[in-house]
Amino acid sequence: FLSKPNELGLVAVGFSGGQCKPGTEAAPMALIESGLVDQLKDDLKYSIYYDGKVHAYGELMPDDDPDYRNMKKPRAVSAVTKQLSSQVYEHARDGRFVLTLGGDHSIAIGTISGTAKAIRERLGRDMAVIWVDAHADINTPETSDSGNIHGMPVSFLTGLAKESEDKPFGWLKDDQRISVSKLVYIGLRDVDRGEKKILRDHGIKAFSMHDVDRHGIGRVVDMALGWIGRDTPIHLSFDVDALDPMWAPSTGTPVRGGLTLREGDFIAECVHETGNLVALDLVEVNPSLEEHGAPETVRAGCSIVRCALGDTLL
Ligand code: NNH
Ligand code: MN
Ligand code: MN
Ligand code: MN
Repeated sequence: FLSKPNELGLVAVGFSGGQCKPGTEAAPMALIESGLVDQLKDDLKYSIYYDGKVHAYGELMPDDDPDYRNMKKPRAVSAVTKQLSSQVYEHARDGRFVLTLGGDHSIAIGTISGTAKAIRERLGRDMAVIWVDAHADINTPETSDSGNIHGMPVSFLTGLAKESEDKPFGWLKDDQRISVSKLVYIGLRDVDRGEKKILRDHGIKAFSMHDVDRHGIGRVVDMALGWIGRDTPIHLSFDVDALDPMWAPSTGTPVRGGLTLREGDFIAECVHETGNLVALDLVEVNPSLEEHGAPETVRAGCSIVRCALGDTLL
């Protein structure tokens, strides 16, 4: 009932401006060239709605983009995510599952705002977000040490960070936002001091690698889904750096002690099984880093996507 079960809107986002390392813009093509779209079509029987291009949004890039409120490339990231938001919105409004291939994680400002608005209009429901990542990405511009916007998307999406209409991210409106109570993290292990305070102050549900070690991935996923509650539409935002660098070395900020590929796939499988998944982001694959590990990282990304879209072991 949440989306047309076999229609999949695909958005390929070749954008890396939410952080400083070039390379993530090449990830969508690498994922597609390794056969992902064909597998979704031929093996999993999706009808794919795809405009056939990797969007670089060159026409939206400002000539001059000085830091603002400590953010790097604020106008570029704002313009790209605003455009992406309406691309994702249109797929979700038409009842399609939306798969977005990034790109760095700043693009989630676009994807989640797009699905949140469409789901509200179409189903009259607030959407939940499962954010699988080594990092919490909930810095406000003021708490961020790096100024990289890929470390801030959740603060804009939840309204913890706000901006006036005429400024970067001033386009984000309440009907595009999500509630901190409908946000759940899995995989955290590199959370900044300011972010820890935000998580604590707002009672945000978060399962770190400590929780995975203590309870096992099975119970962690059960608890995460239990927190969200039955019949709630879910947007899964999957940062490939949630996986241990053993499985996904080619990413901008690898952190040891992460999820195994099997644990990542398991999360994706369980979220699929709820029947409530409406959108998936796969972000932060960077084929130009740790080049010998790039094919492995791309394969890991493809595997996560296939699992979230219903591929099963048997
Ligand atoms: N927390 C750091 C920052 O704000 C690192 C974020 N890096 C990520 N996030 N890869 O997923 O810049
Ligand atoms: Mn991230
Ligand atoms: Mn991360
Ligand atoms: Mn299925």
